[in-house]
Amino acid sequence: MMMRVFKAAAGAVATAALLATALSGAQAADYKEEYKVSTVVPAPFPWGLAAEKWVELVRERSDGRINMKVYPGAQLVSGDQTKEFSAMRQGIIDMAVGSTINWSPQVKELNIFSMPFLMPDHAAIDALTQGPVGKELFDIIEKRGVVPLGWAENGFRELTNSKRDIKTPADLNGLKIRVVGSPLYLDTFTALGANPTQMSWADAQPALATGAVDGQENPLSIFTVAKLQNVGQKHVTLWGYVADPLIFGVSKRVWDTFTPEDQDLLRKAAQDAGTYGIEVARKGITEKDDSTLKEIEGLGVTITRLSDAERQAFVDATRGVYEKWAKEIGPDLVKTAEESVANRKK
Ligand code: X2X
Repeated sequence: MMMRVFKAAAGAVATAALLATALSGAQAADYKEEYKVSTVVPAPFPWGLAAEKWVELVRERSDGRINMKVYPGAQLVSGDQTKEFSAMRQGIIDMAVGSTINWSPQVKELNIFSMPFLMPDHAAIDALTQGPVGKELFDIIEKRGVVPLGWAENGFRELTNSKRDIKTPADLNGLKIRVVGSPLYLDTFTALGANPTQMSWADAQPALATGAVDGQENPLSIFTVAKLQNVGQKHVTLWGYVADPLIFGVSKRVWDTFTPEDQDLLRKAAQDAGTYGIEVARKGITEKDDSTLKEIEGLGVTITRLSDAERQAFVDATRGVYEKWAKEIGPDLVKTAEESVANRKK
């Protein structure tokens, strides 16, 4: 009698196990052989490193079941980085580690990070991404068809050019400056008296090399890895006027095909990769560790550091742009951002 019960139970367990195998087999069959992850720049830029770390952690933690691959250069959208978000929501791109600037044409609230002189330091970036602003932005992004999982960082965007040291807005007068794909940048550089022109990162490098444009703005990690000193960029001004966080995102259509366990796995891996990416992005450009600045100066590049009063002149010159865009972005969100920055942990 006992034996029969045991056998029946064992049979049931075996059937359940078979069923589970069949089910996970079915799930695995639903999974793609490869998930394409879009970025603008590859490793060893901190951005590419963050994306590669995500891929690696997901591969390890899923025992190879989930296979992702980074496609840099915005190649999945033929280099047009401002189309990345649309392509993801349509499911043409599965995943991305994307810049808030490049997604801002579709998600106007993401322009908050491009508001001139809103964020004075790294703690201010964290106060936005880790506070109520970050939460609201993630809700908005999710409603638009992309599931955001975590933050990484491109970084504070510093000004570089081939002509002269820039210390005052007047020094920018008439300089042709390549800017990224949000109209807010056109407004900012126009207000400063420069002559801004919008183009993709792929087009920016030849434009700098030929002298079609005089300058550009990007984090110093982009400067060093892309060797911008070799395309005439001999003058750097540290003004930290905007900072560019990155977001790990998955197309909602693709997200819904993952089991809840794998969704957790993807999210946790993105957050861990983001922590790593932010650490790399901030390396060498802080008061404690300014090794990247030294490295750049060693290349024969002048680094101009602004005094508070000098910086204030740029703040004043762009104040009208700030006020105009506060209305576009949403005055409530901007107010929350200002409060988060004012109350940040330093
Ligand atoms: O195009 C740029 O300047 C870059 C690489 O920083 C971004 O994609 C926002």
